[in-house]
Amino acid sequence: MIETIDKHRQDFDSRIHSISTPEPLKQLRIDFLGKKGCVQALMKELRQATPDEKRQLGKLINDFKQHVENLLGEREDDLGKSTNNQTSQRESFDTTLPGKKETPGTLHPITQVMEEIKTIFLGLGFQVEEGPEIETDYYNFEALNIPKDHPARDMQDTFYVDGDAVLRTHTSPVQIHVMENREPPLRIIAPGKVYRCDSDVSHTPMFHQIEGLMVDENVSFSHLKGIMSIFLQEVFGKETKVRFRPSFFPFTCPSAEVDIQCVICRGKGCRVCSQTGWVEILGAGMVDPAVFKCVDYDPEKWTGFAFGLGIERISMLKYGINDIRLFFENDLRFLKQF
Ligand code: 2U9
Repeated sequence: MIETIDKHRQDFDSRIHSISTPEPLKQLRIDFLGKKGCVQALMKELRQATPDEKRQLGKLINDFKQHVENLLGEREDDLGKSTNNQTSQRESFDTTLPGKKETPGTLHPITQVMEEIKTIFLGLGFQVEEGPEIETDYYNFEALNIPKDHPARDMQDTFYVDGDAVLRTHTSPVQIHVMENREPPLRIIAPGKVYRCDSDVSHTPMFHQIEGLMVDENVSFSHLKGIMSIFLQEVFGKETKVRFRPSFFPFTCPSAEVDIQCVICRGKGCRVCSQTGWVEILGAGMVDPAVFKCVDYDPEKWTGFAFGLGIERISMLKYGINDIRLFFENDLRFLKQF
């Protein structure tokens, strides 16, 4: 067997030195390292050898295999390089070809609308405040006048994390934290992600809110109406009509739902506004004295208004989008339009 290995080595050496193109080199690799090549044949033969012979012959076969792999590798590199050189000399550079276009990313439409709304409120003297997305039952519900048996705590609506912890269902806990740590006067907005167990064309389990809070002496419902009207006319255009309808929220009293004239049909009546000419855009109200008591603000001295809006809803109306899920599918054909 030692002689056979020697014979194969001589054969391999003489063949590899006579090769000058890639094709015969491929064949040489198959002949020596392929499944039916001579290295495999030697291995098969080795099975019949005694343990002592196996040790000695095994080493020789491995050395031979290594030798074949090294020389084949070197030769393949050499021939590859010279083939590439020949090709690149043959190819000429076509200066008339269009260049590769850079496609820089853009901000997500939700981020864009969020930034636009923040800028409007910064201009009205509000400060931006942020807080955690996992909250305790107290900050998400109790301090906002939402008692234990309130439907807003329903398992259908709230993601319960562990024991007392919930994924915040609104950004209102941020305002509670701020009030606990600061004395009035306050003018703050709280933007961020909120979570509710809900999913259809107009609801996703995570969405974005901006809530706002103004507390001072003598703050009235007129201030609320003025600030909301200015804000909505900044976002939807100076001519936008705004109306306030009585409503109920546990944390505000009196409360209102705020509508704007339908941005699609401009009040004429269409599918988006269910032929009413109006679309609901946000909720608001005067902060309930029970909330002030929780944060040790004297409700006899301080009054305030609060509001809350969903960024996705505003964006859908602003851009005429009919399915909220489009915002989260990351389809570039959709995102590139903003
Ligand atoms: C504090 C006191 C009061 C925030 C408010 C609403 C009305 C409201 C909804 C709009 C669409 C939530 O995103 S939505 O589903 N919000 O209608 N939010 S008043 O009131 C507060 C907040 C904090 C301390």
